[in-house]
Amino acid sequence: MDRVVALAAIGLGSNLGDRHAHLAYARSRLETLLANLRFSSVRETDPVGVPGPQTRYLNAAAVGTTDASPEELLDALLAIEQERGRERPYPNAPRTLDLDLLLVGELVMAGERLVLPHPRMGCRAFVLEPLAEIAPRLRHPVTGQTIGEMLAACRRR
Ligand code: PH2
Ligand code: MG
Ligand code: MG
Repeated sequence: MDRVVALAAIGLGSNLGDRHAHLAYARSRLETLLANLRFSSVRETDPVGVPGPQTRYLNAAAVGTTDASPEELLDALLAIEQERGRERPYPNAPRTLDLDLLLVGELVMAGERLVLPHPRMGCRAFVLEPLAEIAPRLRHPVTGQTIGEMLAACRRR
């Protein structure tokens, strides 16, 4: 199949161990995975929807272009998480590094391993704020809203 180049958006999070080092490592790995990488500032955020008290998160976002398939991208992101010793003892457990594939171009899909756009990016400030910093005009392919519009709507709620 022909390969098409698409803009991929990734949400990054860490709240276990050396959080800054985990994000810096992810940034350097994403530089080799994606072309034209843009990386947001890193912000500290309160945990959202986690079971019980947890350390605050560091969150960031990245966008870059690639001709890799979404499945290849997912595998690459999971491999980078593994390189930082990511464990999954229970849902939303503290993590060294979480790399969520948010958008791959205009692609809309619901597979067993991967759903695009990411189903929980709609009104999560820790995702939308860093993403709006680097790609405010990027559009959600289902709603047609830009990331900037999504963030503004999320703030009004
Ligand atoms: N990730 C979650 C659940 N809750 N809260 C913040 N602040 N940042 C996250 O990255 C985060 C979260 C599930 O992946
Ligand atoms: Mg996540
Ligand atoms: Mg994840």
